[in-house]
Amino acid sequence: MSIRPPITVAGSAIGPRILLLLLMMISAISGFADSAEPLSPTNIFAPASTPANTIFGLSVFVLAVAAAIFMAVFSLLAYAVIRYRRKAGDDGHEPPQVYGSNQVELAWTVIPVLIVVALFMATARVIANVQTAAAPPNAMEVVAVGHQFWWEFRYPGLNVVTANELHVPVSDPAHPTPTFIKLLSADTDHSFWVPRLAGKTDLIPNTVNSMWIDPHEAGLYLGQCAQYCGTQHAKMLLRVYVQPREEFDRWIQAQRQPAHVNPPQATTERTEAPSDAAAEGHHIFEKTACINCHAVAGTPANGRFGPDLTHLMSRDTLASGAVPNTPGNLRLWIKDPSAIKPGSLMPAMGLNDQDLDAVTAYLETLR
Ligand code: HEC
Ligand SMILES: [Cu+2]
Repeated sequence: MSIRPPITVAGSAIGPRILLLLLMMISAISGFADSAEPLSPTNIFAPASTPANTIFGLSVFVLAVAAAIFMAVFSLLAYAVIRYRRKAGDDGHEPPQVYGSNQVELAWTVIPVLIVVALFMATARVIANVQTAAAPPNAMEVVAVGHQFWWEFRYPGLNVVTANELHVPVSDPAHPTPTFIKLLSADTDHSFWVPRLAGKTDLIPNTVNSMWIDPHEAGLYLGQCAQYCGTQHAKMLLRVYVQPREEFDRWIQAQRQPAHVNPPQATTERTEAPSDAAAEGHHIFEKTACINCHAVAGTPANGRFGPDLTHLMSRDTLASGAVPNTPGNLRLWIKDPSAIKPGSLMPAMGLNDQDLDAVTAYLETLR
């Protein structure tokens, strides 16, 4: 038989193609890392905080080692396939067999062991750097509690409780002011993952996990609950606002204030309807079950099953990043949470249109 097996042709074409793919991958990764504006706000190739950076460095190292092994094995394989393919005039005998070569066996035992040891040491170093049970020096502490399907954030000592949108100060690498996050869960397993700031860490009931971040640049960093925790896991989004120190301090100051019990008797231009509606809404809010699940500091509402609403209007989004915080969305949410987040644990309270308007007006005073 002298028909050339087609595999040879394909084999010699695949080599360069894979090489090209690999080069494209590497240039894409470095491109992502370099660009100031990453292609996606959850880009794992654009670290902006020390833990994310260290993990990124490790993954590039592991990728490089794996790529080198791949290239070596693939070229040897391609070489063997081409060089020793069946030729016209082969006598059909087996080639000489080699048994018990100490050199060969040592080589293929020792080299992989060395590679694994190198990967293990590099990984162990990164884990030790990234995981600390105690807060790093100078750190601000935040407690994050995972709930189905939203996030509670507490700033112990600062007397601030908020939800879904975490604010932290920017950390200048010369004078680091990291944020140490204790991770708890109120129900089931969740996972805190903001790819540009750090790796994933799970929030597990009856367990205290922790992580830290030190974002180097101000901005909004997006993330997501990365552990399936129920129907609305996909809409359990994370928003981390990294602010310059003064701006962060101002935010803390504002969050420490209790809610205005009644919108101040329309001191400026408005004296009519809106504040009446808000007062009526406040009344409805307090006589319906809303206050069993929601807290508004400075009022009788002190429920903890749902997000703290004291400064609801200071948030850009509703229901853990599900929709922008607009009056329309707010009204729709109160009317029927499942229209926005099917499976959400807030029930539709069956308010009529007028009450809905009033409650919306009240919530809009919670700045
Ligand atoms: C059984 C408990 C419960 C009751 C009663 C309840 N809520 Fe909720 N509420 C929740 C939960 C849980 C969430 C979070 C849902 C999510 O994001 O998955 C929520 C979310 C919200 C949000 C969005 C908060 C944010 O930070 O995005 C608003 C606003 C809200 N509720 C208002 C109300 C109003 C007004 C009432 C009364 C008419 C009410 N809730 C009654 C449990 C409740
Ligand atoms: Cu979750």
